[in-house]
Amino acid sequence: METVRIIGVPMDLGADRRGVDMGPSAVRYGGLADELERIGWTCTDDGDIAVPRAEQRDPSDGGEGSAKYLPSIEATCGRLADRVQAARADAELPVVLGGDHAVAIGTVAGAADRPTGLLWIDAHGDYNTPRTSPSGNVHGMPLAAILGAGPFAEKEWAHTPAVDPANVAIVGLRSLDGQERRALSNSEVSVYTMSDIDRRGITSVTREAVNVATDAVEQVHLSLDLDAVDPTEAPGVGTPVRGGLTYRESHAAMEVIDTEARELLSSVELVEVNPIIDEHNTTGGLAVELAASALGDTVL
Ligand SMILES: [Mn+2]
Repeated sequence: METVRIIGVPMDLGADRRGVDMGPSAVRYGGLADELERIGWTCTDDGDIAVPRAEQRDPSDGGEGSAKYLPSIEATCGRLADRVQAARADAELPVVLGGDHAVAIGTVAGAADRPTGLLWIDAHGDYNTPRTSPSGNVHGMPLAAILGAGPFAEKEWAHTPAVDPANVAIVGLRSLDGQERRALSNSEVSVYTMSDIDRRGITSVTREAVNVATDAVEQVHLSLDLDAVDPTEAPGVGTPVRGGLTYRESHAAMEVIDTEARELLSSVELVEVNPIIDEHNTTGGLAVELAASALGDTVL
């Protein structure tokens, strides 16, 4: 693929804090299209997907008890899946701009039309279900939803059987909820925590994650939650957690993905950028840099 298709999803229904709905603007303003064109891609921009405004919705409209705004999120993810599918049908690489991480359910539904691995770069496990989530925020659930964990097994719009949990790797993890920890430990998902990165180094860890995600699949999806990066470098994110990837580690991880998995990339997403609490669009700019690193740029 030589052409990237940017798709914005200004959705914050899955998050507690307002602001990530402005993520697509921040990343565009950070120069995503120019940067990708500079390194040789042609860029098209598909604009933003219509998202119901949170003010107009009752958070309990999910009827699921503890999955807020679930029907609105489902509708948004359905529209996103169609756009992702259309980009791929035109042989363009979809680059989805969140929005909160719940958009991943739509991206993966649209991209995973054949066996697909997931590289999930994140401070969190995103492996809660409506039964285990302490907050009911769906941005803490997308990985469980995609893999059909718990009540998500019944939800065809979310559960994507083309993704085998054995081909899912989380990198950068440092924050889990109690029941989520148990569920993730009992799953086949491979988890690489910040301690693993401290001990083994980001290059070795990312290589192993890429091996997991690409083993016997036809393609791989890169889901980059900017909260994986330490808040000193990425202050404008939905849910900041101290002790994250340094600036260089985050680039190094993307460079490994570029070298060892780019040919297999089906789709990329950049999520959880929150310009409201950012400092002069530092995080929006970093999202652009990291996307470029994963798609062929080199820092040095
Ligand atoms: Mn996440």
